[in-house]
Amino acid sequence: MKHLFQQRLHDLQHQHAALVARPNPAQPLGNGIIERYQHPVLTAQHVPLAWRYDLNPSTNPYLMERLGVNAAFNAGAIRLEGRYLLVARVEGLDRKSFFAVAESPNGVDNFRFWERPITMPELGEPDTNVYDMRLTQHEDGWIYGLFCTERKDPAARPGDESAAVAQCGIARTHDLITWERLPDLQTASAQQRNVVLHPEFVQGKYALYTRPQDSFIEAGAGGGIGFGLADSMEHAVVTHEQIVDAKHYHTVYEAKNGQGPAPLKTPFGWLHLAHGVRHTAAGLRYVLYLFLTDLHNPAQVTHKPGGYFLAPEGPERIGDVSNVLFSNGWVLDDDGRVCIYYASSDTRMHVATSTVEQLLDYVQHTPADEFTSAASVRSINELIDRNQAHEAAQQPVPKFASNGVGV
Ligand code: M1P
Repeated sequence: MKHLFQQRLHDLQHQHAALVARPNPAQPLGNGIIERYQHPVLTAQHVPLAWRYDLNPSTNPYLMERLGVNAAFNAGAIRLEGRYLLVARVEGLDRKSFFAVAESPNGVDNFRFWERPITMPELGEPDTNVYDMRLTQHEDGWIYGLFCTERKDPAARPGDESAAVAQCGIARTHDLITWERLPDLQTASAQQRNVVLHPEFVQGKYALYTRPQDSFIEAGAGGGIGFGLADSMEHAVVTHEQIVDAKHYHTVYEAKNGQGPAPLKTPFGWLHLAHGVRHTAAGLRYVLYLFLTDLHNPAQVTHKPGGYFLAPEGPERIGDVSNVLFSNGWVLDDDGRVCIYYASSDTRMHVATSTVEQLLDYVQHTPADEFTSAASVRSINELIDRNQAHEAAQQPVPKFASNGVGV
């Protein structure tokens, strides 16, 4: 028995070490906007064995998994002292999510979880579930983590064990190890999810992207990516939410949308990554899109390409909640590389890379959605016209002799 335990432990350790150290090559010939990679960067199997198994043969002779992990997804991201850090949503078999940091030296592979998950302080009214942290390195000197805190709806009908209330939890840190929990965000909306802190003060105040919603799942009459100002993060109150990017009929964000990570500052404006949700016969479909807002007024959209720039492909389409891409983390390197961390189907994390230059080119030069089929065909015809004119301009000009005969 002891021999079997040791053999099994050896095999598990070997398998885990190989997974974590696996190189992650870029896939050939992307779309010119981003590069995808061969493997997910973080999965439930990346979670350390010591979090899941009792490694003592006398208390766990079969070397059973005692506290299994269901998924590792929807990670916030930050680069600190040259290290790429993901704050992942790790979900146990018991459906409770918690936060845990995984670190990579290069941003695309070798992500290893730190020794322990994050111990997030609780407030008076404990969270039932916490998830989807957005990290913002604010100019006030703190790193803020804004996340969804979910509790049972006190107004739920007797017998309804699903009705929940989502609000924005707030915590801050300098090292991602020790966190100071601050009171939840207060807004006039019934519920909030996908709330993100802007990295700079706006009009001398903290600026927040919100997602007002009427109920737990449906954005309802609320919805859209909102924007509001708060005097303080220690008691954050947004009294007025202005909609920056609304839901729109027959688009990839017709049902709801939400700000992804904090926007990136570029010379041409703030670059935003968001998710859009549409209805299909097979359920909701989540895709990712980009837009740009004014450098001096981040609530003013200046450019927004039509449609999505990243949607579930191949195995990404399948998981606990299929047909979902969701992103709440990206990292901008000093040389302009952007690592976009996205989760597929509420199950695992991936990376796509690009550059600020490419993303700006995409956002500034891709036609906007004009909301009808006829307008889409017009855009395609305009592109074909330009391509034909370009091709004609490339043809060698025929030379003629003085008698007018081609030579
Ligand atoms: O299941 C897909 C996503 O659903 C929610 O996002 P939203 O509020 O925009 O619908 C979140 O629960 C998110 O975690 C999840 O990935």
